[in-house]
Amino acid sequence: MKVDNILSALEAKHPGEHEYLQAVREVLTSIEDVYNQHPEFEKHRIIERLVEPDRIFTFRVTWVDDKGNIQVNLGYRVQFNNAIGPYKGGLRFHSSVSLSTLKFLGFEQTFKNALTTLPMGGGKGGSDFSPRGKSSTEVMRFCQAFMLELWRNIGPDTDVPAGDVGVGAREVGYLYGMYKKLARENTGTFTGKGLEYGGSLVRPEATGYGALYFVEEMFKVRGTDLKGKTVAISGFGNVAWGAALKATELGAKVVTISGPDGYIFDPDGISGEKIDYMLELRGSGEDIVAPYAEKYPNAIFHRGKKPWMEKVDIALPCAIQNEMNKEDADRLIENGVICVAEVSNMGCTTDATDAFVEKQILYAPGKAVNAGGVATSGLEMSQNAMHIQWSAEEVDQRLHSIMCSIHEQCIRFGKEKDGYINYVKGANVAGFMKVARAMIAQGVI
Ligand code: 2IT
Repeated sequence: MKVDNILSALEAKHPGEHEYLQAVREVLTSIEDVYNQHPEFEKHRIIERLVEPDRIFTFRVTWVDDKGNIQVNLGYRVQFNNAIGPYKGGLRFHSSVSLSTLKFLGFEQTFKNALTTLPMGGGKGGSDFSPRGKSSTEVMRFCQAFMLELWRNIGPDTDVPAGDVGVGAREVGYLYGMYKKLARENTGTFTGKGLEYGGSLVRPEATGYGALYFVEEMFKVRGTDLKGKTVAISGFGNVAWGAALKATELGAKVVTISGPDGYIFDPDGISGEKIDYMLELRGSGEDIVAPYAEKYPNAIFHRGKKPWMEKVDIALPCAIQNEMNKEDADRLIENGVICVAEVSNMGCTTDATDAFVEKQILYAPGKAVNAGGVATSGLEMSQNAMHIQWSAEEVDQRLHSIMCSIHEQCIRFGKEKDGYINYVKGANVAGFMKVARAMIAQGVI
């Protein structure tokens, strides 16, 4: 395989899909050596098959806003790869969503889900609809209109959506409610559901908890732990919240969160009731995190800035793709950062990632670090299939052991001769090997 040849063919076929091409380039670059050691992969044209989604649904979503005006949005579901299980992955509702965004997310999801040890394939979907600033009835009408199109293409053993950016408990409720009405079955073709109707305990916390379990393992390799370490977190949503909870529990001090308006630096640490307060920031209009500094006067709000300016031991991007660039990476490194773990999907630009790896920082990519979210979705599917509900302890313990197993896979495939663990390579190769072998075993389909 020549990565450049495959990529230029892909660029010609999909011009302008920058995020998708970025995600593919990152994976292909790190699996190239292993790929070339296995002639059967080339013979079965695994790469050529793996980089294109199995299929994509795109549809128009028409709904009526509170003023009686008709609104038109775009809806998508990318069923990327089902070699190891039903398509599984979230829906993103955000004004920036394009097909390129969802193809990159679906591609990443395929490898991430392979790492979880559970039988799930990769998928992703969403819309350019943004719930921010909309009333709950508008969100409900949009979700219902979206599901009117999507429902025929999903099911408990074919494709199981969940939340992502802009799709939380409220949206999942409306989406799943409409799905059930149309499909006339109650098999849990959605994860992240409310606890009253088939959801799993610990799913809301799972992405953040899992990320911190993974970071704990990374520190163990260097013979240390999180106690007393300072942490910069970006974002303010569900993922940032879960990460702040667990980081604090493990003895670290979280000093930042951020929103589209800027970031908060709280020298006293964001802990206790301040973490609960994060949940209130979501509905608070244009300025998302700014009100934090009014409520807690020791905190400083930096408008329009990113938290990567701060000197911290650990940086956890928890917001959106490419939120950390080379300049941010260089500053963090200069300031002595020990560990950077991507919690958002592709949170770092390629040159930022390269900078961390080159400097041998403890650095791990989103598909390993944030896999606890979808892993716990997998546990929700198991509970639904068995018609039971596990205790929080049971789910948390399974989540913890899955994160340890992902970390082991990264070591197995990513340990370099000098002992440095290249988690990017480890995660990509481990995920790829599993999917590739499953594809070969199942023939040309
Ligand atoms: O990026 C992700 O892994 C998610 N948004 C969660 C997907 C899921 O199916 O729980």
